[in-house]
Amino acid sequence: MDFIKVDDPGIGKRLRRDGVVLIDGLLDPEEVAETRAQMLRYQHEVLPGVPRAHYEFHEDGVLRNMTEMQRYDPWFRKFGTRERFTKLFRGAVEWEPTLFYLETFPKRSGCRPLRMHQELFATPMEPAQYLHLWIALDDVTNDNSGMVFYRGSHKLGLAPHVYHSDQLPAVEDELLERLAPYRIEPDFPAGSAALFDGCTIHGSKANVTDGMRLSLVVAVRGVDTVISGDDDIFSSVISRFFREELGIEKCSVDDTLAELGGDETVVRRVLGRIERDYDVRLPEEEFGTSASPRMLANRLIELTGWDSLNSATA
Ligand SMILES: O=C(O)CCC(=O)C(=O)O
Ligand SMILES: [Fe+2]
Repeated sequence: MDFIKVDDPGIGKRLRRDGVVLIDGLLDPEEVAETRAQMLRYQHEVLPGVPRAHYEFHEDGVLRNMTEMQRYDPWFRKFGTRERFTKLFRGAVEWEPTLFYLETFPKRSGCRPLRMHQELFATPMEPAQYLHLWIALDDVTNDNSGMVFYRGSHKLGLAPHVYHSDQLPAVEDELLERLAPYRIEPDFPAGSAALFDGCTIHGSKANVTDGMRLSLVVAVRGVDTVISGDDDIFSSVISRFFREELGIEKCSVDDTLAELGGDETVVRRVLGRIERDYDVRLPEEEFGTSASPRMLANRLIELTGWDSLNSATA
C-alpha cells in the first residue's frame, strides 16, 4: 500500500475500501520534534496531577501509557483539533467528527507484540463512527513494534475476540489466518500516519531494538454517537469496590452500603480506593453508609469536572 498526502481527495474512498489509509508527512520534522518535547513536558509536569486511571508505568518505572491527554493539557487539546486534522477527518467520512481522546502507548525496548484488535470492540459506540489517527513520532519499522493492519477487515463488522490473561481482548487466530492475504506491515517514517476505522483489525509487533518507539493517537467519533458515559463507567468501577470490600458477589449501582451490610470502616475503605485511583477525596460525612455506587460516581464526576467526555480540567 502506498502513502498519500493529507489533502489527497481520494482519502475517503480509500478509507471506505481498505479501512486504513497511509498518510505521508502529516507532521513535518519540526512538528515531530515539538510533539515529542511536549510529550516529555506532559509526562514530567502534567502527569503528577493526572488521576492514576489515565496513565500507567511499568513495574520498573518506565512509562507505559498516557490516555485522555486532551482533558489535562491545553497544548494537546489544541493539537487534537488542529485544522489539518479536522479537514482530514471531515474529508474522510460522511459524519461530523468530534475529538474523542488523545493517547500514547510508548513501546519500550523489549516489549511484546500488541495482539490484533479492533478499537470498537474495546470501546463500543452507536452508530459505529470511530477513527484512529495513529501518528509515528519515530521511524517505525518491523523491528521497533512495527504496525500491522488487515486491509478491508472493517467490512466484517465486529470480529470475535478472545480474552488473554496478560492483555486486552484480541481477534481470534482462526479469523486472522483466513485474513492473512490482507495483512500489511508498512514502515512509517516519523511524521507519517495511519488513519483507520474503528473496525479495522490492527496491532503491532515486538520491539526488538534498544530504543523506545513513540507514537501519538488522535481519536474522533461522530458527534451523535452514544457511548457508555462516565456515570456508567464510574458507577460500575465503584460497584466493584463495594463488592470487593464487602466480599459479596452482587451489587447494583443503586444499592447502598447499609443495605449491603457495610459499616463506616467499609465506607472509609471504598473512599480510600477512589482517592487512590482518581486523586479525589470524597467527604465521608456526606454519605456514610447511605452511599451507593451511583451517588459516589456522580459526586466524583462533579469534583473532577468530568461531566462530559471531553470536559477539561486544565
Ligand atoms: O502503537 C501501537 O503499537 C498500536 C497502536 C494502536 O493499537 C492504535 O493506534 O489503536
Ligand atoms: Fe488499537
